[in-house]
Formats: sequence, C-alpha cells, structure tokens
Amino acid sequence: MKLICSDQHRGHDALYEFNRGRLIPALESPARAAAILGALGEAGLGAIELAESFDLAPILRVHRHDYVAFLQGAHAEWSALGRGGDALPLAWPVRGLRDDRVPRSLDGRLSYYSFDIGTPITAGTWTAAKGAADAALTAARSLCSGRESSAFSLCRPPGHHAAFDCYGGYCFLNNAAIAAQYLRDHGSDRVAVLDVDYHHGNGTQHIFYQRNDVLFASIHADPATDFPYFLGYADETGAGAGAGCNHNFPLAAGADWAAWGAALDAACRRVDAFAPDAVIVSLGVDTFRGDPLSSFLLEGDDYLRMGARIALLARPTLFVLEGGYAVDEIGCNVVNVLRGHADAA
Ligand code: SP5
Ligand code: ZN
Repeated sequence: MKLICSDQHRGHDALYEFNRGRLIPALESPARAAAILGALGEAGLGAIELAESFDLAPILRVHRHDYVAFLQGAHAEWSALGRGGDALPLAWPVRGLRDDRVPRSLDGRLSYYSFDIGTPITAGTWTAAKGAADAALTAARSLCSGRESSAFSLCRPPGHHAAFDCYGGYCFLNNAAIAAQYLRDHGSDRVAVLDVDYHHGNGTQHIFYQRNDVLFASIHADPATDFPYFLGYADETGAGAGAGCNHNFPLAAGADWAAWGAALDAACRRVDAFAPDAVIVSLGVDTFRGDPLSSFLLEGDDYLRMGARIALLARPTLFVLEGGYAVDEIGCNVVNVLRGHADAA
C-alpha cells in the first residue's frame, strides 16, 4: 500500500475553537498527524513517502479561482491589519441576504467564503492545505499509473466539508474531491467517493451533486442533530445528470457496529452497482466511541471490519484522511482500517 504524507501540515496549528460557547484548544491539531505517522511506522504496511508538489491546476478543477486566491492571502491580509492570532469570520449570508457579491474588506470575505466559526485560518494554513491536496494527488497518481492498487494519504487539514467556494468544518481544500477529479482526468471513467467520517461530507456532495461520473455515498450522524446541520439527509439523491448518484445514510446517535456496519453494507452495494474504476474513501475515524465529537460507538476492532468490507469492493482504492480527534487512539484506528483492507484484499 502506497503511504503518503506531507510535512507542511504542522503550519496549520490553530489556537482555539469554539465549543459550547467557550474557547477550547483546537481539536484538529498537528498531534493527530504525528500519532498516525507513529502508528503507521510500526504497522509495517509500507514505507511512508513525502508528497510531491503539484501546480494549482488540479485544485482549480474543483474549487473556484477567487476562493483559492482568498485562501492563499487571507492570513497575510489579517496580519497586515495589525491583528494577531487566527483569522475568523463574523457573519454569514443566510436567507434573505445577498450572496452574489463578494465583499471588499477582509472581514467581509472571511464571512463570504466560510460557513462556520470553527475553522481558523493561521499563518501556515494555505501551505498546509496545499500540502494535504498534494498528498492526495500523489497517492491518486500512484493508483492511475497502475503500480498500486491501494493508497493512503495522511491529509491535514482535512477536506470533505470544503465545497466549490467555501470552507468550514476544519476543511479548506477538498482533498478527496481533488483526487477524484484527478482520477477522472487521468483515465478513470467513473469514480466513487465513500465517506465514512462521523460528519456528512457536505463539500464533496455539493461538488459532485449534478454529475453522474462521480458517485457519492456517505454514512454519518443525522444532520438534524449534528454538524454540518444543513446537508446530509437521505432524500438528497443527486440532481440533473447526477440524479441517483448521491446516497446518504444518516444514523441516529448511539450507532454501534451493528447499525454502522449495516449502513456500510448498503453504501457498498450502491458503490458496487455503480461499477467505479476507482474508490476514494474519505476516512474519518471520529465514529470512535471515545472521540470528543462522536455520538457513535465504534470500537478499535470495528475499524478492521470496516477495512475488510471495503476490500470486498475489489477496486483500486485511495484512503484520504478526514476527521478523528481522539489523539491517543487515532493512529491505531486508522491503521486498523488500512490493515483490515490489506489483509482482505
Ligand atoms: C473533518 C471533520 O471531522 N470536521 C468536523 C468539524 C466539526 N466542527 C463542529 C463541531 C460541533 C460540535 N459540537 C459539540 C458536540 C459535542 N458532542
Ligand atoms: Zn468528522
């Protein structure tokens, strides 16, 4: 299995996030990647290689040009205003407000391009996000060359909440979507994205919603109760040419392997029926029972079962890291998915 990481991720090191009205240390931290690297190093799944650098073209296949330009410069603009700390938005263009004009001021643009207050932009955010996209692209390239049948990219910051022109949910560039589009542009006719993160992958769904060449299937906490709140219901099945190519499996709080594994089975049957040339797994392990954001109850061994079920798809598979915030267990849980996959493949 090809294993790819980026050493740029440390530059994205937010001070705080809001939690229940208070500031707490940011959950999406460099320690997460360090823990996964440590576990991978002991797992014997393969050598860990550094991402190669791509130009912006594959990112601009998925994200709006002015959005990418904003991300590149936002923190420098923040600092130039004499402000310390991390850049955060203040307001959003919801119902009845205009979202067809990009405001001129930095504060206006932070609000325009974001959808939550939980995603700080730091001095190293752009470089880290670009490195994460490069990791996903490096892994994708190894699959489409045919030299590898499976790969893992250790992406941080994560990506599945980031849409065509907005960031949120700790995500800036949609690494899985960028990799999926790259595979489409390099010989794969159909790509499936299977999202197993605790949260709905609203960004990935949005990017591919009207397309029939990329299937999106997601298992996640019910948006009626959990972030991102405004997308991820079962009646979202795709639109236009993409009708029937989007499959959401929202689960109630308290889902254990019995409930979660049944949803994975149903999602995998949708992926099978699509007959994709490649599968991208948005791999969040925040479904873990000990995760600070999770109401699900998956145990360490369940991640072996997850990997084994995904291996039954018998397709070239790219695992892209998304969430998972129980730092002491995140390495073991990620390695278990990859090991379960490798042992069953
Ligand atoms: C990639 C990813 O996993 N992003 C998740 C972002 C979640 N941010 C908002 C979380 C709101 C949590 N509210 C507290 C619930 C504690 N049980
Ligand atoms: Zn998540």
